[in-house]
Amino acid sequence: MAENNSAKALKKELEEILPLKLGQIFQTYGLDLDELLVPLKWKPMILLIGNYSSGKSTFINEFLGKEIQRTGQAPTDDSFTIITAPDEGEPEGDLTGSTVVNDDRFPFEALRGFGEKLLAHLSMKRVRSDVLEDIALIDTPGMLDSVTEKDRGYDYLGVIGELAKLSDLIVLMFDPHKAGTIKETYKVLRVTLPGAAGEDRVRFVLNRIDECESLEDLVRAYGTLCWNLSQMTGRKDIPRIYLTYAQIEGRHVPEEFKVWSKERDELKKSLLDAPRMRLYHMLQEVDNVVRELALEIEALDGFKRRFKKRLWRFFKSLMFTATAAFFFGDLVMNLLTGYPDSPFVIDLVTGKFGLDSLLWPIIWFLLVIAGGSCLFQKITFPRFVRRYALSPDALVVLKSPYERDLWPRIRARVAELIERHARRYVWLPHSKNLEKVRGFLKKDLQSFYEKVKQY
Ligand SMILES: Nc1nc2c(ncn2[C@@H]2O[C@H](COP(=O)(O)OP(=O)(O)OP(=O)(O)O)[C@@H](O)[C@H]2O)c(=O)[nH]1
Ligand SMILES: [Mg+2]
Repeated sequence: MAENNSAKALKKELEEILPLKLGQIFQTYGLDLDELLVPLKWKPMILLIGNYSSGKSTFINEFLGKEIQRTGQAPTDDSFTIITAPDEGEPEGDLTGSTVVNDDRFPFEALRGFGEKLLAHLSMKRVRSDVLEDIALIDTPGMLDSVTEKDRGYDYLGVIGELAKLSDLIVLMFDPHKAGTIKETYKVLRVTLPGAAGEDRVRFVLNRIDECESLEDLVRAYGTLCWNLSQMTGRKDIPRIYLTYAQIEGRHVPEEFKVWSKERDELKKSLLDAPRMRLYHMLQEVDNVVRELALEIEALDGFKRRFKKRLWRFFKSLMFTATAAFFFGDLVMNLLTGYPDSPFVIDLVTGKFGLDSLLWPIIWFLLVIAGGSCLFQKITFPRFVRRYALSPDALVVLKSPYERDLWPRIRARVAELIERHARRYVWLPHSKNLEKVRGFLKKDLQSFYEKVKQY
């Protein structure tokens, strides 16, 4: 597939350019570049969610042209099934939930935390199919109502959220009878997916429209759905809703509904776009992390600037004190102890000034410098560090709502870096690094976005 090849080439290019342009900087600021791309290293994924019996499994079977998933009226699936082709040289067949979450070829490690009960309801079906070479589909247990959700024995919505984070496309399937159950699912998606961009990943589908009694019935169902959606998304525009139905043997579809038969094909076609969506997904992920990095550098730069100011203030008073000690140190000593016989200023005034008059002033000067440095190292600097480690908010000016969203996520990391490595971070060339990072966002990343848009 030429299209997928160029998706792969672009992905490779991104994987090459990141370490080249930002590898060093990531390392400097304690971030792991590899970690950033790990969840995206596997195949593009399509997640299907929706209420029970909305036709998810039927749609998957139809999309793949094979009877892979069990279908039926009333809740049929109570498991999460990842469907994909086996790797080269591997046989078809099923993998259990615990194998799936423990195999580091797959990005499902985060599901381990949901407990044994989930693992018993998770599996991977490996089926040979051209389509599945490049993508994986995830069939999910249908949403029941929110009360029954709690009886599953694991955090169903939490799992959906985790899978949504990994997925490049999400099919949200309703049917005309039970559109209400979708509300909670959608809430999970909103918090999981990054900003408005995340919504591009969702395909809204009203399925089983052939079961509407009449066109009026359908219009009513569609209207209700639009209303519900606008309530949920908080957007003024209505996202595209695919109106679809499955061709079920022996079931008569009224003539007036047949105009919608092409919508099902369009939906299937849009799923083949998953590899390209994967690239968007990658870019968004990179975009987010690099912007976080930029804000982190900005905060550390703020720390450095404040440190320089503090140091300069300390230096000025130290110099003042050392100079005073130079001129008057031995005079005070003389007044207190009678020694040395002839203090430096007296020598100056009386004209008895000789090289040996400089001995005590120099000693005093150096003593104050040494004492001052000690004071700075042991008290002033640790106090300064503690202050900003406790309240790093003072270090950044959050210019946009986006930055205000980002900051709470990195605040703790900035505090930790300051607390643990302050001595290092006060000397690093942050503004130069920041310039590089911003240049990457503006030039390199933008050109990637353009390329993905074009192909
Ligand atoms: N009339 C009609 N029936 C459909 C359509 N799609 C699926 N069905 C039927 O609806 C029933 C449920 O379909 P499934 O594909 O099992 O639904 P599901 O969403 O996977 O359900 P769960 O796995 O229980 O969540 C099956 O009997 C299908 O034959 C459709 O578009 N029109
Ligand atoms: Mg099913």
